[in-house]
Amino acid sequence: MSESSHQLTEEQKSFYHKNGYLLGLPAIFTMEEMDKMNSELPALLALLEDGESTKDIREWHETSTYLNDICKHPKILDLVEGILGANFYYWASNFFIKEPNTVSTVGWHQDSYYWPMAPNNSVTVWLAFDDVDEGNGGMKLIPGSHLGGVIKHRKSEQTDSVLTLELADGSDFNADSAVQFKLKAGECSLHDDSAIHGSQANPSNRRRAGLTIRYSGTNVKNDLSVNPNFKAYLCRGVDELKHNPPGIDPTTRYGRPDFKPVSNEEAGKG
Ligand SMILES: O=C(O)CCC(=O)C(=O)O
Repeated sequence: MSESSHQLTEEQKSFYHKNGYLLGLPAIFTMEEMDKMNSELPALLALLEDGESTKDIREWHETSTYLNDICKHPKILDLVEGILGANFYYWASNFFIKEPNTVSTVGWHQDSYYWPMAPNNSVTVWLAFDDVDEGNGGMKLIPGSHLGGVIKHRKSEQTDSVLTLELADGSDFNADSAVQFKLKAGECSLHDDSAIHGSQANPSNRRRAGLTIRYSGTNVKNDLSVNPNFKAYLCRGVDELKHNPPGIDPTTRYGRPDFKPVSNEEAGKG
């Protein structure tokens, strides 16, 4: 059997487990494929309603083959399998889009604080729709911070933050040690659900768009009393544990679900 170019090496796996992230991965999509995906994005954005923004695009993969096809792309799944092993599903997709010359930031946080899921065994794929670097507000992450457990968060004082929670005062981490993520359009990074990360504003004249996709081992169970519409889309292997309701693949190219997902914070548990 020939090895896929997207299967992780043992060195990459141990780097991820030690540092909580992975960069320098082979591209998922060519420039031509990214151009096509970017040309389709307006059709999805057109479904946003008055008063909504791109951050309201949450779990639209359930009704959009445009997104479901990306989330189940075999090259992405090969990368994720290297971290989560043979049996895993995906359950979330969100855009983080910073238009040129905009002030919105993402405060330092750990994803697992937001999610009513246990145990912590989830990986985020951040797929770049644009070239992303420090100049346009690319993500930063504190290496090794996923090993220190989940830290208390508080309401964010940064009114420009896309997320409303951030790490509480006195949290023991050193922002100076953060690694700057740099990606070309069509490339992706991986990060652990407990790694501390965030991003600055985009003062440049370039857009900074990324799609985050969340993958979890089949041992991870969502608490339906917090997030009742949760659906697990099996990506690889078998789901013998059946902890979560299975998702049904969409049939329309672009659509929005008729529910909103609920995080711990939105349920008043943050
Ligand atoms: O795109 C960003 O700047 C932050 C993304 C993020 O917080 C995440 O992927 O969990």
